Amino acid sequence: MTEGGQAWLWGAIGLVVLLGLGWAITATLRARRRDDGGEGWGYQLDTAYDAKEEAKRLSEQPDPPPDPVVEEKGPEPEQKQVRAPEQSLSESAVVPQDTVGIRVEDVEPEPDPELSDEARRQRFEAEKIARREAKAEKRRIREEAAEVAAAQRLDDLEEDRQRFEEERRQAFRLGLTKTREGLLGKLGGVFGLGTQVTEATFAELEAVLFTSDIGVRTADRLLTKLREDHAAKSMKNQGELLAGLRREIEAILDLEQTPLFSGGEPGSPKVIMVVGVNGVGKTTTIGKLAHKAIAEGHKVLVGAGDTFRAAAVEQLEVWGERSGATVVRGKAQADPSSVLFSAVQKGCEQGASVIICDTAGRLHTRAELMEELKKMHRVMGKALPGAPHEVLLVLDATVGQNAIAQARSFKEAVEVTGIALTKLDGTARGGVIAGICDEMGVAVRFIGVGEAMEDLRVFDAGDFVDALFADAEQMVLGADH
Ligand SMILES: Nc1nc2c(ncn2[C@@H]2O[C@H](COP(=O)(O)OP(=O)(O)OP(=O)(O)O)[C@@H](O)[C@H]2O)c(=O)[nH]1
Ligand SMILES: [Mg+2]
Repeated sequence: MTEGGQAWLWGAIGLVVLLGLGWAITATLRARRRDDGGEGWGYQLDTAYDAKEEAKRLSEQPDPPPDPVVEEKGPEPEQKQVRAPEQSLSESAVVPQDTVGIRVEDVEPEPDPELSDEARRQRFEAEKIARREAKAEKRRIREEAAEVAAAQRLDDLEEDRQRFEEERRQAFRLGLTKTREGLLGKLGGVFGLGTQVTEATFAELEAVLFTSDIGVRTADRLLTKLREDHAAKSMKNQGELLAGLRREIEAILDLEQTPLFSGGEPGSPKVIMVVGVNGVGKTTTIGKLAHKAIAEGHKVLVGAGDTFRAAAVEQLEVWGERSGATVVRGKAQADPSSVLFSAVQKGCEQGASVIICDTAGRLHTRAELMEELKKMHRVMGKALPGAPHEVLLVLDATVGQNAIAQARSFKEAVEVTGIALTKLDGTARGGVIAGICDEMGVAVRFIGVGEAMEDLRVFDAGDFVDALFADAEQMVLGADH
């Protein structure tokens, strides 16, 4: 063989070896890719991706965990309802596309498009109804809760009212302790005699009423009425007689009255003149009234019409400071009429809604002093036509029967429109109140049961007789059983 022939032979052999090596490497790579499931570096390099083989491989893998959206939203009805049907459908439509060949068994068979619309509409309607029902249920629960809360509030208010009423009654009883023990303590003795109403019962009752502070005339009227009732209906027992007495006294006390400050407003204030004999409690009552009026939202001005007694104006100023009322004063020994004239004028200018005018104490038997009172009354009317709108006579309950005489004189001088009966806390003579109302026909508007600012109570006939008769009724009940 020539040298050229040998070279060709070796070249051919080398080519064959190289081809063989190349085939062997390719076969090894393929085998390796199959072995590691296509995850290895060989998979990446393999450009000849066989789709059929891949699908087969994937179908052999276990199912992936269920779709979290579909599976986890199931138990929550609210969320299920708010999801639009389109969204649900698109979700189920997406799953098989993304997982071709993986979750074939999960995929619903492709529905008939017409049926699908109907199903979608029905589902939508069902969800709408469910949503509406859920809303209605929520509203019902809310309304029920509101009803329960309102009922509870009413109960609380009723409890507060009852507590307030009880405190008021207690305060009345406390203020009237002495009167109750006096007049009705004696009545308790009468009604303790036995249960039958006899002539002896009336004789006892007569003795008690005539010696009480009710006054002879009123006592006589009460007895006559009770005897008539007894004759007509023949009261069966002393309990009925006591109830009759209570009813008659309440009727005497229950005179018509309007709230003292009503109608008073800035520009058109309510002007109240306060009169009475010396030391009955006029200035103290004015301080308490100012406090009450301010608590009710009024702007209060007080006229210091007592220019006679030394320190009277200072006393009023102390009450003005305590209550928050403005005090208008004049010079010492000034004409009280001119002081009250300018007080009413100033009150109007300053927008007060209540003006209360103090006056010096005077004996009802002193004619010139009663004339001075009339002048003050007239002059106030010049400052504001119609003023004073109320004249409040202050009477001291401790003087008993004398209070009736005072009331008569003051009523003759000026038109008394109401009475404040003070110092009931310190006396057993509160029965006088019935005599005053009966003889004067003037309503008791307030009762004073102490020296403090709060110790002035609006008079209520029902409360008064309740407080007065509480013990006597207990005694009769005890005697009847
Ligand atoms: N216990 C008790 N004391 C009262 C009551 N009202 C007034 N007082 C007292 O009675 C005394 C006289 O009260 P004043 O308000 O000064 O009487 P007044 O009528 O203005 O007296 P003069 O201006 O001098 O006529 C004072 O010590 C008051 O504290 C009351 O309801 N109960
Ligand atoms: Mg005074």
